[in-house]
Amino acid sequence: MRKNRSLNILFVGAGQGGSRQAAEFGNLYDYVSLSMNTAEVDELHSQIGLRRRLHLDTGIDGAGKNLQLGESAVKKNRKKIIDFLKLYVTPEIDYIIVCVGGGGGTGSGGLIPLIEILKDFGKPIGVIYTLPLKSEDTITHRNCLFILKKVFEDNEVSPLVIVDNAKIALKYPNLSAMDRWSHVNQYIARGFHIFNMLTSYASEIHSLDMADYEMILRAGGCMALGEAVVPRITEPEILAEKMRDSISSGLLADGFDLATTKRAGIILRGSTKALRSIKAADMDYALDHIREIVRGGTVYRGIYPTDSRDDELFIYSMFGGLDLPMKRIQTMMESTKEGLESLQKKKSRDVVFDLETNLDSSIADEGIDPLLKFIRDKISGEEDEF
Ligand SMILES: Nc1nc2c(ncn2[C@@H]2O[C@H](COP(=O)(O)OP(=O)(O)OP(=O)(O)O)[C@@H](O)[C@H]2O)c(=O)[nH]1
Ligand SMILES: [Mg+2]
Repeated sequence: MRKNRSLNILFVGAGQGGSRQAAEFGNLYDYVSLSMNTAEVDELHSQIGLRRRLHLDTGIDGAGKNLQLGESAVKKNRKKIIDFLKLYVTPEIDYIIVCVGGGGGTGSGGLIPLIEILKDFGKPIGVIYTLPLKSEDTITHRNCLFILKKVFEDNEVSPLVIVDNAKIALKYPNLSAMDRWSHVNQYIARGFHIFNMLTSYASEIHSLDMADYEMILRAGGCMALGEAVVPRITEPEILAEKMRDSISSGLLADGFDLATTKRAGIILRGSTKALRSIKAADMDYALDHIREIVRGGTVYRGIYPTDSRDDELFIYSMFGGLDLPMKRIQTMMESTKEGLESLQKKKSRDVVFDLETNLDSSIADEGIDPLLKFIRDKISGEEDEF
């Protein structure tokens, strides 16, 4: 018997950030979460129990933002990883979601070979991948972009949920350094879990059911997730506009063209009182507006009343089958290119060594310019943005 959820999801964290994200799904919502890391030092603070953690030996403690080290850590430990996963990828598991902090050596470098290993277990695979803070260094940004493109190109990965740490940091500027990651990780876990939970309930108004939910997860491409409070407004145009604004500001990443959405889920949740205050026709008008935004994409909707006494109305959204968030990626590319040029100008032996060894062979073949071209081509073919 499932407990308040549509799908039994196994969360696999790779690297430190990825493991912390996976841990939060276990802490808050009792999912089974696993951790794989190259750094024993990170494990001292792990919130995942010893039996659910796997140490990947690199010969040094960690992968030092080196993609190659992360990649070889997974490849060298392949058998150990398979034996470990066999303990948890049981027949009851419906879905596997890999969590990774984009830009590090272990999580990002190990992600592609880890996905290959997971494919043999025959379960659908999704990824939650974060984009770095603006303040983070060039190598982190560069690593993040290279691996993002590779995961996006793997058609068997769905959804590829993109979470922008930079956007969340801007939204909560007063968080202490101590609390930031746990706050961000809780935000991600909540945004993702709420759909899995609500779709297991029947709503007396309108249910977004388990089959709808799975269709959204399996839409391919990227996924944007969001949650927001909708201000209480009674005029239909303003309600529609506010709902649209809330969705946009509540997304965990920006820069998507929502017109590329293949399947979206929109859930409204609020007290009976709050829901009663909105006329059905106004709600239809607002939801119709969302249908226009996704330009022909399917919109699954759910309306769930709660017993709460307050007046707040929450809107949760999931846009699946999206193209990469090109506007955001372009900004990242430009600053990364600038940073790499400065690094190269320094011509210090250390830096040259770092740049060379930090690229895996296929990445080195591609170089930075083809990636820029890929992004430009994508952007030039883009339509209006949401
Ligand atoms: N959302 C979120 N992002 C994180 C967290 N920790 C780190 N990050 C992001 O993830 C990126 C990669 O960092 P890590 O996860 O520490 O890297 P790693 O995979 O362990 O790789 P190495 O340390 O290089 O071996 C960072 O640059 C941050 O942007 C976290 O707890 N939550
Ligand atoms: Mg690390």
